[in-house]
Amino acid sequence: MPPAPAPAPAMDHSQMDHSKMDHGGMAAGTHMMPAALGAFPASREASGTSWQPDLERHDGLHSMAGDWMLMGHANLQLVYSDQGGPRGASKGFLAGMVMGMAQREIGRTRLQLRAMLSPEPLMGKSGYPLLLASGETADGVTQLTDRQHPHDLFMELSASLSVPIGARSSAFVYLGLPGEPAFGPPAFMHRAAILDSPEAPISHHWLDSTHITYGVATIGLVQGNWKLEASRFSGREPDQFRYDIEAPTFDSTAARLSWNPIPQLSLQASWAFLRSPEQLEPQTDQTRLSASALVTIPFGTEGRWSSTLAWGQRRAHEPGEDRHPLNAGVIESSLRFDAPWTLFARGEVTENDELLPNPGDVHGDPFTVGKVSLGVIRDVRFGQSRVIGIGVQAARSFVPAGLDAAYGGDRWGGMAFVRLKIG
Ligand SMILES: [Cu+2]
Repeated sequence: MPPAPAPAPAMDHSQMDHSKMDHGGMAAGTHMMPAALGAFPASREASGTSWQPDLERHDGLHSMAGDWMLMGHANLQLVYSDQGGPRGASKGFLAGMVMGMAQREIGRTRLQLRAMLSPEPLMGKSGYPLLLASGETADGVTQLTDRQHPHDLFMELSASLSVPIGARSSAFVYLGLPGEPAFGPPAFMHRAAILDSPEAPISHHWLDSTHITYGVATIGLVQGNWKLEASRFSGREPDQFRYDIEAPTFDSTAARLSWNPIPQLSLQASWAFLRSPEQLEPQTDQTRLSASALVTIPFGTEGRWSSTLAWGQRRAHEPGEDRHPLNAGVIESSLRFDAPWTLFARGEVTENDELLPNPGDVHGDPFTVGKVSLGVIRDVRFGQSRVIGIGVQAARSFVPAGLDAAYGGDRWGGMAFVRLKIG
């Protein structure tokens, strides 16, 4: 592994070199747009208001329109999933996202608007087969188990304002309908270590399922390499109607402390209390905790070795009774070479009480289950900013004896996919 390049210097807005910007045209680049929330490298910003290592790659097509800086990015995947065993199934579907950002200064205030759309409602309300995944509902009556729910058409419609309050400090406000509250690591489709995988993590509802929340208001303070933020948000997960915008309730709270001690590393710890998150169990509230470390080691010209180590815990509060806490652990890593190969891998363990529910209940006994997956993508580049990749991925699911009858023992699942990346 070659030595990492020197850390990117923290930029303040006045140092931004706009001369490289192709006015009116589109250019692929990294540091064309300043950070939305403060005086630090834009590459630090990930989904919602979350952080990743400063040395992470920041893709996108950039251009100017008057005083506005614009950025666009798309990652669309046509996937065929085949999951083995009695609870498995196979299906072809379209996943991914299209994102647009606009940013400008108004006096000393920086305004950023962000919109993110997903093609996933097209896959149908029951989502796609994915062994050991659970959460949300297809029809408002039954829980989706061993299937990943489709994401909503509107994944994010947000605005943020930040004001400098010192040389390296700022205060910010972020509003989203939908948006992502201050909880967990960046959402998996934006998490550098695994964003190339078409497979959702089975730890989604521990760590990052709040990434689409209908109503988020976050305030935060940035001081150098630290960020402290708190959100009021709507606790309820998205319902089975994936094309609408749901009414916000702002009945839940989250807080997160983030720290990028060196340019290769991003750490966070967060807490959330969710009021009635599950549609099928409206009387139940939930507390979640998470901690994560994201590591990025650059190599070559644009190559990155990116990894995630994360832990999440959720605890359900039923009227008069707290169920025991359920934990999830994740380790992810990807090697993105300059061209044309990408390798990615993930290992997960979750304690899940939704896989074998008691009659008339969403929950049953908790089981500790695991999954290990490995994938590879071969890319072909068209022009400066369009990439088509072909990939395959295989995953082994591990279940304890109590689930052997349901799953037929440990099982293989696999995916083949074609993806289009723009920007
Ligand atoms: Cu999700």
